[in-house]
Amino acid sequence: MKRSFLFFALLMFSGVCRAEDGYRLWLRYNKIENAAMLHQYRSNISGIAAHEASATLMIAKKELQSALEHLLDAKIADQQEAGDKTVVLGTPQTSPVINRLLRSVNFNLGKEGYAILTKKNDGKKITMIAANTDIGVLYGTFAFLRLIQTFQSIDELSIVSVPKIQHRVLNHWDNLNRSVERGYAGISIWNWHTLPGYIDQRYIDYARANASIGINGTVLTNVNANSLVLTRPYLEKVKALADVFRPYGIQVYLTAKFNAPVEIGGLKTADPLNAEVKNWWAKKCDDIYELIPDFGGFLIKANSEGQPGPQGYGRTHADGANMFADVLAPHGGMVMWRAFVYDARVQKEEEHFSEGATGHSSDIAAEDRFKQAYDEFKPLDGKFRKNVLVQVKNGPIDFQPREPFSPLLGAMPQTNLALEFQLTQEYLGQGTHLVYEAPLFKECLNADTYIRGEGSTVAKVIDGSLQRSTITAIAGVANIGNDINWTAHPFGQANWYAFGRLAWNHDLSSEEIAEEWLKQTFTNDGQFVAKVKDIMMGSREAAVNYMTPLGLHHIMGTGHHYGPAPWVANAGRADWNPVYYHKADQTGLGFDRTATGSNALAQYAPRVQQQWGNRNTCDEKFILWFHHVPWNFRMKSGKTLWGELCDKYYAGAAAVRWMEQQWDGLRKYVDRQRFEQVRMLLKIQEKEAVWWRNACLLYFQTFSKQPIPGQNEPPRESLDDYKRLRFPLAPGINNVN
Ligand code: BDP
Repeated sequence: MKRSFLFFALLMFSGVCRAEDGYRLWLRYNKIENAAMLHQYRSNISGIAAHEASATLMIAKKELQSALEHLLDAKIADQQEAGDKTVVLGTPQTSPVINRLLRSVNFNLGKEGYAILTKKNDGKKITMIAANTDIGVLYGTFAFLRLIQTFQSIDELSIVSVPKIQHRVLNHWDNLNRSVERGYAGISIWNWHTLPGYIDQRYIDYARANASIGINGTVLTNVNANSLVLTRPYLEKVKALADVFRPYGIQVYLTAKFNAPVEIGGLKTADPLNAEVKNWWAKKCDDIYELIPDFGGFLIKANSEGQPGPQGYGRTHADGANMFADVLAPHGGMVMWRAFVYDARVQKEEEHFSEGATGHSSDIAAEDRFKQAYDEFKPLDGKFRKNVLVQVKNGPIDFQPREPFSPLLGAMPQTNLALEFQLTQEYLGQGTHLVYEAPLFKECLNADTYIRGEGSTVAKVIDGSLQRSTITAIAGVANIGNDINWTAHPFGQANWYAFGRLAWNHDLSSEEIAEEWLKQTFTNDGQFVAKVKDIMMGSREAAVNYMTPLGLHHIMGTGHHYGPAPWVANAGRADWNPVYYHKADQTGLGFDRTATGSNALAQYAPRVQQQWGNRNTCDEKFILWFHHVPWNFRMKSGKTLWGELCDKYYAGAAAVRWMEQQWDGLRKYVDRQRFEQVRMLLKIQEKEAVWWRNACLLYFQTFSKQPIPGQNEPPRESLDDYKRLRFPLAPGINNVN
């Protein structure tokens, strides 16, 4: 009796005092335990002066005050006047002090930028968080809190920050029934059933979290769209969300189903050049803007994977996009038209999403899927309206662990291009693998397209500094669900965070972002931060190695994309099959995309072609993307392709073991709940890494006919064992919307 009571008490104690469920994300504001830092902060801050002239300024003030009270464990006074140690928040319109002092900033803060400056005001030291707009003040407030949460000095501040990209948008692939396509963190956070009457606290916390990293737009619904969301009852629900998000600077967008005029409008056609169709959409926009005056616009997936589009009516993507652009323009809205298209001839979603479909793959995809988006969009360069963005995935195929940058990113100088990343880890271990994606984002952002000579990075294409874009945007497919910690894996939060930070400033390094995130999310302890940063920084390369090293791609299980299935050859169309992508045979491995093969390489600038066109000089991390390489080809290491492939797979799985060991040594730095979560997830990741490694090597071995080098632990299961695995209920594939 006594013992069980003790045990219970112990549990309670550890639960109450040590557990953290991750809900607070990187906005924890725990009391600062470091005496020196606490002293510094307290000696710089005693009160706040802010004129709460708008909802946004009220939010900024409240956030700052309550955060500081927690962090500094002190009462932070409300001050009318800027006295000594006051933090002054505001714009030139709301604060005379700021009005006077902001003039010294020789920098255009624009609509969203902010300045955080230490100043003397009437002989008193103040910290000023200033901007031209209220939302700029809110961004500055979060930046100031980030400094404190990461133990930066605030003694002499002189910070000016302006976002490089205008629209920093999350794309939710959330269905109206709350399932989430490729979602691994529970169901959708949008509770359509209880909206608009019930405002879940989650909506507010979601907005806060996004504002804290500068995300200023959200597409609420799946790109595989449901027209219902455009009907009045749903628009009222959307309005309720938009009202919550507005003071946080977040605009709401919806996905528009191309044939909505037929589905919900009673028209016979959705032809974008038909006057009635255009009127229908114009009226729809009027209705939307009446409810939501700052509605952002539409994200549209058309003529792709079963989605209807203009080609169904003999029109082009430009015809389709421009029709929407014209009806949105009077309201100031914009269109994000997706370039994720590939041959639209066979389109049965049941086949796409069913596992291990029977029958043989048809030869439908006569042309390399790699080339199709470029082939369809490049001829349309210059034909899109000013308020259209063509939204391009980072790579030519589909969010693989590693892809070369999409050739479209260097091929449409007269079109606004938006870049789309995937935060949800569809191809990166889904909800269970620790994969920090910032290095993947950076690899793409830093890639040189050579569109205007050397240094024409993707980042510069997207931020408009290279081509005169009328609008700039970047999108991240959200990894957020209703799990208590939002992202299922505690480290999934880092990908959301990194996306926001890079969208604001793509010059930040992955390391800097990891460090910031770790300090705010866990602890400032240097030992912990250094060790976990190493884990994070190596994690993406580890995943590439145990899944798809050397440029392999799309060899995961059909439909659900969970786990390896390089043997699949019977999916509904040729380019849904792993065998289509790896092309393993007796001679070698990889997809010849040079002139002797599909010649997809020709879609890149000559300098890029040079870089990847020759298998002897091609960067080996991309080699199997572009070359069919003989099994005994000598790699730079001196090993054969087969030997190198084995090494990479083994190195990937070994890296996960190393990650586990590192994490195990960090128990004392982390609350029990999150420590255990990560520990258990790393165990799953290790098992899955070994599964990937073994299944892929055993399969490729049937072609290479060579042994796995002896120093490696041999696979315990047989290839058939792996082939027999089925996952009919794997998450993320519910496409009923
Ligand atoms: C793929 C996903 C699919 C999405 C599609 C898209 O497998 O579920 O609908 O991309 O981006 O990655 O439209």
